[in-house]
Amino acid sequence: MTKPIWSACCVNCGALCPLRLFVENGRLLRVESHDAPDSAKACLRGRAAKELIYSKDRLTTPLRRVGARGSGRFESISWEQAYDQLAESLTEVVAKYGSGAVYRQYGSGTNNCLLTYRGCITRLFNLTGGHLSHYNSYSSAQISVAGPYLYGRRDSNPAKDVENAKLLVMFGDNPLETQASGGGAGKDLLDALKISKAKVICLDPRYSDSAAVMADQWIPMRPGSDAAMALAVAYVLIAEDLVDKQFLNAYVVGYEGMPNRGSYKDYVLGLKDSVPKTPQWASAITMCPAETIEKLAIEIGTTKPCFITQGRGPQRTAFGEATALSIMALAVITGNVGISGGNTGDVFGAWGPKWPRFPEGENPIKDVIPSFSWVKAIKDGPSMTRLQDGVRGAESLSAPIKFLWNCSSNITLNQHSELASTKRVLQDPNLCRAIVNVDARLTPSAKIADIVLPSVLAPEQDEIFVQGWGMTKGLFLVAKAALKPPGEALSQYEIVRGLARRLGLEKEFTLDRSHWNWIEHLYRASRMVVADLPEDIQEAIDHGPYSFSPPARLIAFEQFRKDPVASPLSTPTGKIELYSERLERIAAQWTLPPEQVIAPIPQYHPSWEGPTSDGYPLQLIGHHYKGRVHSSFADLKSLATVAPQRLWLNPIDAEKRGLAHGDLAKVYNDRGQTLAKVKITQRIMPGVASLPQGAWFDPDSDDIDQGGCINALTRDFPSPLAKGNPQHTNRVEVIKSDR
Ligand SMILES: Nc1nc2c(c(=O)[nH]1)N[C@H]1C(S)=C(S)[C@@H](COP(=O)(O)OP(=O)(O)OC[C@H]3O[C@@H](n4cnc5c(=O)[nH]c(N)nc54)[C@H](O)[C@@H]3O)O[C@H]1N2
Ligand SMILES: Nc1nc2c(c(=O)[nH]1)N[C@H]1C(S)=C(S)[C@@H](COP(=O)(O)OP(=O)(O)OC[C@H]3O[C@@H](n4cnc5c(=O)[nH]c(N)nc54)[C@H](O)[C@@H]3O)O[C@H]1N2
Ligand code: SF4
Ligand SMILES: [Mo]
Repeated sequence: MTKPIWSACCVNCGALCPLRLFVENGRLLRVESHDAPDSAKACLRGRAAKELIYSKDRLTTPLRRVGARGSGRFESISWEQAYDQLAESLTEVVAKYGSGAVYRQYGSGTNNCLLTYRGCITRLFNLTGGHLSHYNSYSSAQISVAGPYLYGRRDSNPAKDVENAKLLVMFGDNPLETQASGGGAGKDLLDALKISKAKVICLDPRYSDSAAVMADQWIPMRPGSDAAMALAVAYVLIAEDLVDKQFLNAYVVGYEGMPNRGSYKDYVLGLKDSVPKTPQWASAITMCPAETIEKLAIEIGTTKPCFITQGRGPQRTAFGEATALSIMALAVITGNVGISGGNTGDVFGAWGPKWPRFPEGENPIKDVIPSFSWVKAIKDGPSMTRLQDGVRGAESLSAPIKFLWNCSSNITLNQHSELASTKRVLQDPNLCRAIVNVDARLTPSAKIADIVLPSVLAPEQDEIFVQGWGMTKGLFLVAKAALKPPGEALSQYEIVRGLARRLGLEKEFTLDRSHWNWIEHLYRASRMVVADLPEDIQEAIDHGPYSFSPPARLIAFEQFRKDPVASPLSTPTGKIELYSERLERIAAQWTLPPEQVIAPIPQYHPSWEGPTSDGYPLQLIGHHYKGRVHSSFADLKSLATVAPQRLWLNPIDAEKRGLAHGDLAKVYNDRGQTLAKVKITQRIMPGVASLPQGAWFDPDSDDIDQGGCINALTRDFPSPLAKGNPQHTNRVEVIKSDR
């Protein structure tokens, strides 16, 4: 029998699953998962590696656009021709607009690789004078920026700690679908629940796979209404005297006693705005009965420890920052922070060491934009400022984006928002002068590019793979290429090295190391992180995956809880700040559009396309789906068969529209139109539809997307504080399609 070769599935689902490839005569025969009992296990996506690798749609040569941008017409060219054109346009852009006009798109397809990583092109850009960089992710911008105003930094207990909880309350979290590997929250949670038998309550507009498997109670609630729900829970806790006063006195500022400004408690009771945040008040926003909210509050207030957590869904909304903070505030007022079995209200904690990466070098350009704001930076970069657009490192941008490089990314014309208008911006050659795409297939973002460069996939390269961000145990795997790449496809390192050579910067880029020498170098550096890696890299390759555990028990803010004076938080007061003076200052200084608010305490703000706003009748979200990781795997038939793209719609909404299960429907709003078959199900509440995010955008000549891509409908309008993507905030109408 052939001996399997180790490789990995490296896409960005939060995990990294080792794969065992059975290869004979250079051909992949089959793919198996790791078989050790406690290791990450590949899901159906990782196991589809064979279909992915041998897809007839693999890119095999560099392509040059011959039609208009987005026409999809390309010709094959040689690598040398590609480098000529790239070197020429990069040099031209830098000469004319400066290095601040050069941008590498956000992209997550190879995040778990130490070498094949965005660092390659970033290093070259830095050698040519620098580039405009970005902060934030599309994953968790709102919660990541907001959380530290409350706690100084983000931290949370791991799912494993649910072992010690009596009650688990999950706002918009679906780990059995989004953390599916067996190496993160999904599996840990199932194991922990077997031990603690904690009651599980899921608050989600959908009866998600996680709710279906583990919830004792599903509380359906409208998207964008979590802050109202949390505040009403707080109202009941205050009214019933169920808040933890001792905890509030010792560890928290801003809960009460701020006569001039108004505390959290004042706001909840409506002392300043005359709107008590009662369950009746919240019921009209969440569409959840007041009695259910009351019962939930009593249950939270009388069960200790209570583990309150949220997914990233609730925060990927118009007021995601306030949403995230409002949920966290419940953990604070009930005194569940800093103890085992409790939590901070943040996403389940993960753990991992800091890995060495291919060195990016120093970026001489200090301008930084939020990762969601690149379209505006193309349209009108120099108008973007610190106080209005969240520019960092400068008061305003020095240049518009003129050179756009995409690698392992399908953000540009799939995962970003408002794609019809985004496409129009990209189609204008006077705005962005050059668009480059590096990928293994002709994705929608590749189709709008001027030059497309064929990349190898993970099993075709020598690589060091490390655990994903959602994993709770360390994982390390060094692997040799198991397969020959198709055609002329190259690794990202080789692609960038070629361009560096053309620019006369090869030596500076490579530091005289080959691809393999860099793997050896990164391996040596990794030995500083993982103690038991052997000196001989070949031994590590033969060994396969290394797995290791966190050094200590991980309870968020445990030291602070034990001694808040000796171990203060890194907030200005050293305490948990339910009232943030920093946010108060930002609210006074920043320029916000009329639809937006920043408040110093966790509040509910009605959002522009929220539960109670006018306009199109249905709220639309796009859950992360088991058939894909974002847009990766979207074009594989086997996965589309078991997990087809469907618009979730409640029978009440379907009946009103004369839609039957399986009908083709048009989903539309003022920003766009898309077609999808409907799944009629009581697993989604009335008034809400969900179109799983990540399907490939495929607009026809009338800009009607044939692909069922939710980003045809989402709005390109950043959230107030983080300037993050509000992609679960949408209103739409759905009708039967006549096609
Ligand atoms: N409406 C809506 N939009 C969203 C979201 C949402 O919830 N709703 N979620 C957002 C989130 S959280 C994120 S993180 C982003 C993700 O957006 P992206 O980071 O763009 O992620 P993917 O769509 O998976 O695209 C990754 C690309 O990497 C390529 N790739 C995969 N494996 C390899 C490899 O081995 N080598 C190379 N060279 N390429 C490879 C794939 O072909 C794919 O084109 O999307 C965001 N967009
Ligand atoms: N299979 C699969 N797994 C993935 C990914 C993938 O694309 N596919 N992507 C990975 C990445 S990069 C990320 S960032 C994570 C994303 O993980 P999340 O952001 O947590 O995933 P979502 O599906 O957007 O949202 C989680 C749940 O929140 C619900 N929800 C949406 N809006 C709201 C709301 O306003 N309030 C409440 N209470 N619930 C709401 C959704 O119905 C869903 O069940 O997943 C990772 N894992
Ligand atoms: S998609 Fe995620 S869970 Fe599935 S095999 Fe790949 S890394 Fe593992
Ligand atoms: Mo993400």
